[in-house]
Amino acid sequence: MTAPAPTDVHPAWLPPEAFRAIGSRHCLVVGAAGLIDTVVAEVERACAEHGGSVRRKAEGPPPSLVLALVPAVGDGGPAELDAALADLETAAGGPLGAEGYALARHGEVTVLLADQPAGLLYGLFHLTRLGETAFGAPYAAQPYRPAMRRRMLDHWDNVDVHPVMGQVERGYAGGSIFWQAGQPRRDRGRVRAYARLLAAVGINAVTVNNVNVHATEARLLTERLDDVAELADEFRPYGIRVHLSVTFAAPVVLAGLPTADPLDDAVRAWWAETTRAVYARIPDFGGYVVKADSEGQPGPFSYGRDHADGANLLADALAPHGGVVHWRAFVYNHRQDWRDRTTDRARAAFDHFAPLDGRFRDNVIVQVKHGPMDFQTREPVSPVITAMPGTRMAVEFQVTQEYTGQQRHVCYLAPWWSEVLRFGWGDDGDTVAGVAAGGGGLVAVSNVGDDPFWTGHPLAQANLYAFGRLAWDPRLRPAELLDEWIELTFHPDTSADPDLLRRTLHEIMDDSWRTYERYTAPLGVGFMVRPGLHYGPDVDGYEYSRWGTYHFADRDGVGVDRSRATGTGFTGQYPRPWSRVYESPETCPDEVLLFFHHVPYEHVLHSGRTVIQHIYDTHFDGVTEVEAACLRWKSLVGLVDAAVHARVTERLDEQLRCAREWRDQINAYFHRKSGVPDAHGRPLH
Ligand code: GCV
Repeated sequence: MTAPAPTDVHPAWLPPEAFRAIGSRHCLVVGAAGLIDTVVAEVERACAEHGGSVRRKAEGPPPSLVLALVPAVGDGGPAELDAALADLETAAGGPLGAEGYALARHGEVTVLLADQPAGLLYGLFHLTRLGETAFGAPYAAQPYRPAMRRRMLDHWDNVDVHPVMGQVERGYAGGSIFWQAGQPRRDRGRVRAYARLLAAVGINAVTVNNVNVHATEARLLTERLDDVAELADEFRPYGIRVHLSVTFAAPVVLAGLPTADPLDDAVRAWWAETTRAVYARIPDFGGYVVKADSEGQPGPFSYGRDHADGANLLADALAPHGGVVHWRAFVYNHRQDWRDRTTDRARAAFDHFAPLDGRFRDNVIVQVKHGPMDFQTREPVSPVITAMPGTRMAVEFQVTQEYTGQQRHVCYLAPWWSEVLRFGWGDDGDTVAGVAAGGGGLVAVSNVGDDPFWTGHPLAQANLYAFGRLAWDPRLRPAELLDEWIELTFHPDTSADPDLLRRTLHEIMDDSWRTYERYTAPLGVGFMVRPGLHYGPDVDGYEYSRWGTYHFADRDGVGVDRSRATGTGFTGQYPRPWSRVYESPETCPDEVLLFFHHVPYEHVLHSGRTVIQHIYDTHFDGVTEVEAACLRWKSLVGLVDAAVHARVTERLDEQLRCAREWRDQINAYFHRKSGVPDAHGRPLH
């Protein structure tokens, strides 16, 4: 069943207009049960809006759109349905599977086929992307299946407002849509609308609380399980399973056991019984997410056990019910001494996890951040992703823009994610997308809150959209995804100047991640942000701190020596060719040079510029690009919704202020350190 759309929130990529092509047809839905009710309700809603009709029996006037579950098709359907079924047999190359679907057009009828209800739901949303194109010239059946089995969003939402991190840790879009000041929110329409948006981009799993599990949140597993069950009820009609972040110390903090040792019998029995109770209440519960021995969270190290022992404990409890545990590989020493040059945070996940390959149960998914540090604007791909062929790996992205402008800056991240997903490990190696597809899928931290535009910055909706679509099909091109998102969200054909609208949004967004990179920390060195807040420049903010995020700038040069020859040896965690490519400053790609090497300011990049001149040039260019974006956006007055225009204008003003601050601080800092003037004589302050 679909709930009425909430009126206090932007429709994002599902405005009524997106359903015009479907809703103006005579539709026949064949099949019953489960998600089919959602499909029927969606089609009914579209038809009520746009004048079409829906029926569930073959008898009646000829339909122009048929949505059919293949096993439910009997005799008596329209001839076009039989034709679509016949050509599906040749085109499908095997079953469509639990979530796949096929689209065909025969004569004047468009046919959507699926083996199972979820496929019909995903296919319906595909039709919104196609619009009238789906009803044009005939085409033979084309099958679609997701590349990743699990496509998941993690919410870092707290139930209680955390004194430092607030209601949503690293949230930049207001409060949580699930929780408010210790209680579940009662306005469930927002959650249902969110589920619908997520299903439309193919997301099928959501974690409803922060991986940093505090006292109240720990209780969601037991005495507050009803709160989780109520959220599961909202997500279920859209094919999304709910997962829960749990604390490894749960047996101690919730049940008063003397230990949480993963090899202790009483601890094992407690997890088994607790998990049984979870499934009794939420039969389609997805499983647990765990951040252990990381940034103060408890874990197996306290008991002299390793992370395979810890993860397998929970996996054994979940296995009888078909659940999985997402065990995060984000484990490092956050109490480092900056004087100690041997400890390298980038090495930590590999050092802890790679030796454990082969020891994890089948229902353990090791969830690894895509880079070795922490969602910086630019990092190399984490070597852990390819180091554990005997383990199911999920790759974690960050849709919430913690280090990429906090939804005050335009930063379309799909080009970055696409680069990571296509990254290959050498001639016979897999890609990042291939590892995730063969294992635990893709996970990302959501950027949504109770903001009227969902994401604070209205253009940040595109990141949520693109993440889901890339998890479904990592081959999709970022610019194509932006086309889809623009058509659905802004429906340019209804505006006074469709081409200007499309072109301007592309000009502002296509390269915005690289623009952001240009005016912030240079050449992959990372951080240089205000400690704690992670917004705005503070070049030495983390330089003498315990977090292990250093740049080592001095009067001669900058960067972290992670080579095997003279540095921390991190390059040795990569297989060939990357272990060689990254080892030498001569072969290391410019964009990650300072991640891997400490080089003199006069070092000449592959671009032909020196490092210092690159820093100056990119910082001037980055600001110029933001200035251009501000002007471009002005030209859209009257072409986009006034409230969206006003919000984006306000954000762009802040982006420009902040970009200038970055430019001036970074340029002044490196000028003062190096004494090298700008080749073009621009002011360096
Ligand atoms: C949820 C970074 C963030 C933390 C976050 C952590 C993680 O350190 O700053 O807020 O904690 O990553 O991914 O667990």
